Amino acid sequence: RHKFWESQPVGQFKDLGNSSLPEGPIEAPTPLSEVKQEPYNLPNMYEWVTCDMDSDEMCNEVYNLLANNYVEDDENMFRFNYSKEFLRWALRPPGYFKNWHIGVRVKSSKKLVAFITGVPARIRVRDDIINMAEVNFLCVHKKLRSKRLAPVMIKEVTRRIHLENIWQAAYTAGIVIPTPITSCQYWHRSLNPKKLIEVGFSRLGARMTMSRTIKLFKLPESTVTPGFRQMGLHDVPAVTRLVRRYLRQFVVAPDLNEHDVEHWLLPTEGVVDSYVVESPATHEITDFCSFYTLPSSILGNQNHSTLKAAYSFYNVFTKTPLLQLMNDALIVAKQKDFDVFNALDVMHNESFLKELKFGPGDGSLHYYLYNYRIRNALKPSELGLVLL
Ligand code: YNC
Ligand code: MG
Repeated sequence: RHKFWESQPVGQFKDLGNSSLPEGPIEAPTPLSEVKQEPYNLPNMYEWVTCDMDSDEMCNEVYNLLANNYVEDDENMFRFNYSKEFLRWALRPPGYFKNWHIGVRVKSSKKLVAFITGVPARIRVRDDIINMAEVNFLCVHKKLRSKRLAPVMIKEVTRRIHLENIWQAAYTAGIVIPTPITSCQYWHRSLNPKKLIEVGFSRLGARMTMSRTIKLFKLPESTVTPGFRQMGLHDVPAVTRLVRRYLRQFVVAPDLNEHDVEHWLLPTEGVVDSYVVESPATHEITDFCSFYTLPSSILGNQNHSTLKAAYSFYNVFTKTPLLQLMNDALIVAKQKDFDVFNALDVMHNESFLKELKFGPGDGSLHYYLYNYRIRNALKPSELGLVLL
């Protein structure tokens, strides 16, 4: 039933619940000299291209492919619309490899029709820190679907990752394939309920009027936590210590150093927003919250073309109650004119979702590891990893 995935070193459905299989790598690394040196074959009309995201032209081509062909909701009402700046940020973290940004073009017209990417990441699984790739942005043009191009894309990115002596990967997908390490749910907190209802993202609740709904989701004009402010470059060492300590409690989490924190968590206009709580008394950084910007195109609405969504990223609380910290995150997201604030039920998020008036979304987000077996599925709350 999964011709491709059954051939890959991933947890297999038939092994679910087989506690005699050990946790850890499924296959040992092969000597680099034995890794295939040439790219996989594509159907004859197509050619591989390495996508140089420094080039505005290339960045535009990737942006357009994804804006027209990437992930949609089940009802095809919305499609992710990652911005160019976001793609540059997502694809160029410390130590990234340009040749892990892989495109497929039509030879004759040079049109970009498929894409897949990897970026390097150190990910801890229980007590082991593993050099992995995070694989994302797999996309095949709508007109080329169901032709088994995706397995070739995946094998090619795997080959290029192996050439860097990396043998594990982490990825997420909306579909179930062999075998999720955990399955999470998105929750949505309305910031602009009128627009969300107009575009069909949410519906007026039973016995609710528009004005009661607007009142229900109303937020204070300004944040309430003393010392809550935007993160700056000088906060990188303190935020790194705080985030590293915090992420230790989860079974799977990234191992972030100061360079990673500077890249992933320092605010970047229109891409990622981060806030710290600096104790007014001691000037210590005690808490942290962050969210990234990922708009969706609204397909076929006369009045609105984009939904401005914030996605909860990494949040750390030591002194401020998480509920209050996230309420402040909602307040700044509202100030920045986001329509909705989304969060997965990972880490401690369950503890604030209902109380802060998030509602459950439909569909799940499944997390996967390549060439690494986890004996039993994790609870979402045991996961400390957010992929873009
Ligand atoms: C998917 N999302 O099961 P079987 S998420 C993984 N992730 O294989 P075809 C996927 N595998 O079941 P199509 C997948 N979607 O027969 C499909 N598959 O074993 C598998 N959508 O290939 C599928 N982006 O080419 C099946 O399918 C085989 O033409 C079928 O192309 C699929 O980025 C796709 O949702 C997703 O653009 C490209 O539908 C296309 O349908 C599309 O006939 C809209 O493929 C956009 C979309 C996916 C977003 C993402 C994470 C991708 C992870 C890939 C796996 C990485 C593994 C680790 C590699 C490195 C290892 C090291 C070291
Ligand atoms: Mg295909």
